[in-house]
Amino acid sequence: MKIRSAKFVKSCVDPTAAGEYAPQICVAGRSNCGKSTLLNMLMGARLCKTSQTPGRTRLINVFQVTADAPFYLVDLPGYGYHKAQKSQADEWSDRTDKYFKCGNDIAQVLCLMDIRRDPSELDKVLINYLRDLGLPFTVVLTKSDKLGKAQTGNAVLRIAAALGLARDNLIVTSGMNGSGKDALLARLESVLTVAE
Ligand SMILES: Nc1nc2c(ncn2[C@@H]2O[C@H](COP(=O)(O)OP(=O)(O)OP(=O)(O)O)[C@@H](O)[C@H]2O)c(=O)[nH]1
Ligand SMILES: [Mg+2]
Repeated sequence: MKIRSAKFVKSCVDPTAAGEYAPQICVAGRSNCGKSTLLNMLMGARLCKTSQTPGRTRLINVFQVTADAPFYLVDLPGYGYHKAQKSQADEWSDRTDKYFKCGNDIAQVLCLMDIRRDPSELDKVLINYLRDLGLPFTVVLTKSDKLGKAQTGNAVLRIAAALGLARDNLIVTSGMNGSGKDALLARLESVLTVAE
């Protein structure tokens, strides 16, 4: 599948405000793991703001994608950064939990994780949460340009084992050099076609 064009639609504070857009492919992951960068790589345009400061994306940002199978990409706020009085998991769930439960037509959740790090407790919370809700997901490992080939292979196996997932549930990508883009688009095409 090729993405022909993409454009920003809107930023939502209220997760229920995204309901009219269908189907949606959303990206979730801890702050700074590369969500916005990956979306820009997929869309072939710098539509998402990226930043070295974690917690940059605070709203739910919706992008309309024109492709053989048209869909919407949704950039969710990152978790694991805001540490007020509440627990981190509670902080994340405030907006995102509502997003997942309010009836949005979600064809796939892309769970992004930095390939250099072991999955955090919150990464595991997310995976179990999606399993419980029965939402389809794929783990997308980011920043693979930071590792060599052998290190990449080891990291994929380690992360898959830590999450209790089969190797083919993980896709290795880099928003910097574009690797993994074709594999990810092929995955999206298959889930969008099944969803029709
Ligand atoms: N080397 C490398 N750096 C990356 C890659 N993806 C993201 N980064 C860097 O990681 C930092 C965070 O990237 P973002 O895309 O803003 O991360 P995010 O997950 O959207 O962060 P929040 O919106 O804060 O949750 C930036 O400095 C990016 O340049 C990648 O594939 N390779
Ligand atoms: Mg972001």
